[in-house]
Amino acid sequence: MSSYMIFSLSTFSLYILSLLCSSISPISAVQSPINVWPKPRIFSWPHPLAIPLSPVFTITSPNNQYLTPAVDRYLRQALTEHHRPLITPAVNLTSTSPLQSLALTVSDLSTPHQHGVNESYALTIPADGSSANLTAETVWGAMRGLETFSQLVWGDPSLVAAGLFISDSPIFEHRGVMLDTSRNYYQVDDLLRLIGAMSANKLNVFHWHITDSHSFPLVLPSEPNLAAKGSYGAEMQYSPDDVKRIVDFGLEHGVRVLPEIDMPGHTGSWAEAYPEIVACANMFWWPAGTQWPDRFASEPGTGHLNPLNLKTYEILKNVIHDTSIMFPETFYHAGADEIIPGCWKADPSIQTFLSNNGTLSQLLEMFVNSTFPYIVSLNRTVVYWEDVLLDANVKVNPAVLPPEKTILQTWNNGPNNTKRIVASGYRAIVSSSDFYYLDCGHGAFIGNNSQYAQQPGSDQGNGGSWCGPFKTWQTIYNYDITYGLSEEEAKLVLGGEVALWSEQADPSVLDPRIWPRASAMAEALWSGNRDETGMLRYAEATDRLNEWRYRMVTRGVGAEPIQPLWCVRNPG
Ligand code: CP6
Repeated sequence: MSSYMIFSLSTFSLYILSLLCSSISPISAVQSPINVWPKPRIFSWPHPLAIPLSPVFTITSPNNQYLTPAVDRYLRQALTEHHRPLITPAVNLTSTSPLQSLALTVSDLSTPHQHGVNESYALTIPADGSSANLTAETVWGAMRGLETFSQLVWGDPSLVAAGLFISDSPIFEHRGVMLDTSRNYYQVDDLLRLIGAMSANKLNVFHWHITDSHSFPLVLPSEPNLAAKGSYGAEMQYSPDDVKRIVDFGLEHGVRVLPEIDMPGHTGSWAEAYPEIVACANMFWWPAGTQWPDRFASEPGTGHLNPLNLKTYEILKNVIHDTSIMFPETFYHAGADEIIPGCWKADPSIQTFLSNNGTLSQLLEMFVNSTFPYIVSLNRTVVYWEDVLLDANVKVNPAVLPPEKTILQTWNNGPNNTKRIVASGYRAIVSSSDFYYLDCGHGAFIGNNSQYAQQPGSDQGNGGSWCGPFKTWQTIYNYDITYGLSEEEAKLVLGGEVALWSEQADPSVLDPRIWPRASAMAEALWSGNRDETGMLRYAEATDRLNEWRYRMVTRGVGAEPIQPLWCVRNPG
């Protein structure tokens, strides 16, 4: 207890964890923890030694379209960053012979960045000033190792940790951040800053929820009117050149860019160009008198593409085709979340279909059957939100979604939903909103709160983001995404994504909403959240995360603080 700050605000007990200073200072003084985030899987630094980094330090490496810019970047960073640690590492300066070089070798330079690619690396930094060695199977593993190296350099003049060996690889292959750029617009530079920070955290997938009911910012060459009419304005669009910049920047940082064009729900913005293919686009999202679940998403007119209109598929073919050209990523996210019965039911042609004994689930199945095979024909694996299989009201027969071509992303109900997905043989990406939703929360779906939400001044007016409990970094860190699964089932969990929906976020809050909480997931998915004895290690992680947060800030990422500076000044 002596190392804790004690608060007596029992009514705020939920918040106390996040206000505590680190609880491990006495140990850290002895063990000299390695200040790398996420923590490497295997490392040996028996004596905490450091040597100077030569001012003419160089990195030798093979040439590669994506690796070479990364090497140049990391070299510049090592020479110029001069990060000043909050807690000066308790190291001995062993040698005056500085580190002159890092030799990088990569066995396979041609493997593209794709799901499951080998990201392992091994790093040795001798204590005598002889060359450091970084070896990796792939370009993508090399980038992970370069990032680790960069975090082992600090001070002015720079020192580098020495007498050290690291062997590292991720536990989970899919480690992502989802950002919604439809509810509010983000400039290309904001997205690049996000991708850069993801790379520093060894996150490897930027899931870009590009379009939704509020705006359609993506300029598609075959369907230019979707953005021309459906975006917030000419200056709030992403051109094919913008996309290329983002995709290339991603690859130079080891981050795949996974596009999502949400459909058939969440398509109100498409009606600006094509009103005839969108059901209920002009209907207020939650018509008076309707009951939950007809109010599911909260939007200006949520809009659902009409599966009965053949024109829908003419346009979709162009949309999907153009998107697949712009995004080389082999995963394609096709949305399919939150079908609102009341939206489809508002359309006259759908009313006729339903009165002839058709069902809404058949409608969704018709939609999937008319789009899924085309996406697959473009050599894509299709990602859908879990609703397509698990929604209580509108879902498809699993037979139309072959598990080898389909991945389902959870969001709604936590671990039980993951179990239902993997028990049906599907691979899962976990984004449970109770843990991984950074925008705020969940409260929207707790029971039928329709009466409440229609009150003037209620959360209804905020455009759909009901702020549930804030997810602290500890909540995110401690979450076990394979909780309750058998070993076989757990193998189908590819990884996780934190998500930032943007009803109440835009560039002004992007960095602090995401960082350092996404860092918490990044470590849990890279090297786990438990120590050798199986204990949750968030207490040990606190000092490292605090340090890492300061380093992110000096690198230009506005990560929010997790502690008062007082804690560092008063350790123990
Ligand atoms: N938009 C879309 C959203 C949400 C989803 N899809 C959402 C639902 C509940 C919460 C937050 C966001 N705003 N297209 C769900 C996948 Cl709490």
